[in-house]
Amino acid sequence: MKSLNPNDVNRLKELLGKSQNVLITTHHNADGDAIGSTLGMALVLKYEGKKVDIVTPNNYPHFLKWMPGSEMIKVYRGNEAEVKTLADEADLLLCIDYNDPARLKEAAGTIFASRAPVVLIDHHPEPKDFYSLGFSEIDLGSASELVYHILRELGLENRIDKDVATNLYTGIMTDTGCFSFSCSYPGVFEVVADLISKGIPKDDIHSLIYDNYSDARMRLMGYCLNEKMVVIPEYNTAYISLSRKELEKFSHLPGDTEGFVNLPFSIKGIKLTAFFVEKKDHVKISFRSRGDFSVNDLARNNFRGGGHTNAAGAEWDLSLESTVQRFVDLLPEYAGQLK
Ligand SMILES: [Mn+2]
Repeated sequence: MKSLNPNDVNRLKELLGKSQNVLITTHHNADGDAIGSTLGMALVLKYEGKKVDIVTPNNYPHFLKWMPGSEMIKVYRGNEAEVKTLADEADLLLCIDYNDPARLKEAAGTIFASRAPVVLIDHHPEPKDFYSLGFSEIDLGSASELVYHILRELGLENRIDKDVATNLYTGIMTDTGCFSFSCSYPGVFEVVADLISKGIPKDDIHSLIYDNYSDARMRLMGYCLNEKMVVIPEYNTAYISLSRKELEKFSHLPGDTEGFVNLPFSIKGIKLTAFFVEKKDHVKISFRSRGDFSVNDLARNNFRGGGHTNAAGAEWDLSLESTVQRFVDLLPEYAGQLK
């Protein structure tokens, strides 16, 4: 099992002991790990008698709304005044599953105006300097797994009940692509074994996440694969791009394109994938890789983005066409690594 710095654990214990109003925040476009890790932590703190609120910058996907405790989540967009009050009243601010205040988008100003001490709980490399106490564990596949270790080291393992375990399991499952990447170490399976021992509905969780899509999403996926996927065999690379017009045509809802970036990995030999989505004033890019090829470096060095070795993202201000072209033009530079 992972061991954390005991001084940090003690400092967190002290901070929690002194706090009554805990505000938990996670990143824009929250995913299964963002929601799972924050809900897992929030439920335990609630069991400990604290008032706990969770804020996401924008709405989160409908296929995560069944998760136990999700009624604690407030979406900043549309509830700005209420979130401002929560930030003002908070006496502890937990930042889970992100490493940069900018990941809160327009909620950042309101949240970080809070005078509460800031605790980072995250697994993304190179966190920005914005917290007074940090648990940054970049070798873990998910923030949910980190929350599990923190709860245990705080002596709160008895609070990890079926609901908490369901949230943490969901986060680990989604951030490792159903245990297909970022989990090649035994510890994660010890955690999963313990979570399953709490009686979580493991098979139902899988179904609730992955068999919970609209027919529009399936048709959009079919369109992406049939019409939009570009495979470049000499660089073992494939990418998909979608314009706003195309998204509208398929009555796109937030979260509908979740996971599309991984689709080309089903093709033999693919090592690098990219997924480009046109937004109102920028292009949102997701990069994924298999093996040693670092999409974190690719995103950082060329698109002012970042993430992990095998999963990274960026936003780019040029048109969809020129953003895609920039990516394609970069490939020869990486030819050696993509062999
Ligand atoms: Mn994560």
